[in-house]
Amino acid sequence: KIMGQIKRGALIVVEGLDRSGKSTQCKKLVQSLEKHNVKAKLMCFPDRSTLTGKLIDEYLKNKECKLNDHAIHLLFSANRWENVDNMKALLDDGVTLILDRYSYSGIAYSAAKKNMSLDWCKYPEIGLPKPDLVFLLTLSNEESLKRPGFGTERYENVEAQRKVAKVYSQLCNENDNWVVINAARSIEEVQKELVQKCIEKIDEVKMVPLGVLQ
Ligand code: ADP
Ligand code: 2DT
Ligand code: MG
Repeated sequence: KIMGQIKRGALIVVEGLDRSGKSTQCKKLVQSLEKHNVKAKLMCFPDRSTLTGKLIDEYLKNKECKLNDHAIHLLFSANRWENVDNMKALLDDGVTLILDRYSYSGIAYSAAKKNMSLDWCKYPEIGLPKPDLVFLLTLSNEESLKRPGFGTERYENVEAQRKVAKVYSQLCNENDNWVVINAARSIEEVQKELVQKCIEKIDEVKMVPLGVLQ
């Protein structure tokens, strides 16, 4: 505490294709940060526990579910908006949030579809808390195939993943707070790099106001 002002937590996002190791790294990251005496909390998007989350879960699991591409896009966004007050309160309280996917998944997975404009996909995200740091975990197709196989959810196929990867790299080039992480290493090696970069960022932004997505 400085002059009664609590240092805020950092908003840190982990993005990447299926099987790039996001969920594994996010869980470990919260534990690693706590060992460094940093208050940290894991949040996953979509958050399947809320009302919109239940609809999203059904859409992902059931390929017979014929929801319009724009409608499901807005539901994914609403699922983030539902969590905004909670996220802000935690950040204000000095808790660093580790997000397993965020707006960029929303944009990349929708814009990868036919007749979905990248700009249109970005609009519903405007005004959400802006991440201080985004890790993009990257893995070659070859490396990805060595990992336990795709599940049966929507988007879990090579063709969809290839298109999503293209949008991710475009988003990465447009933003300055993205860091590309070589995910084709051991879990421990990747984790070490993430922890180090998080610690630096947490210190860098602790007195800087949280931004909003534009
Ligand atoms: P994501 O959340 O990005 O889909 P996961 O963290 O669920 O990825 O990891 C996908 C699979 O790959 C899991 O079986 C996990 O144990 C394994 N895995 C994760 N990271 C690595 C790694 N660095 N090397 C080898 N296997 C990994
Ligand atoms: P996992 O729960 O395994 O990460 O898969 N998705 C996610 C979207 O299409 N839009 C979004 O806004 C978000 C957050 C990516 C979730 C699947 O949902 C997709 C894979
Ligand atoms: Mg995951």
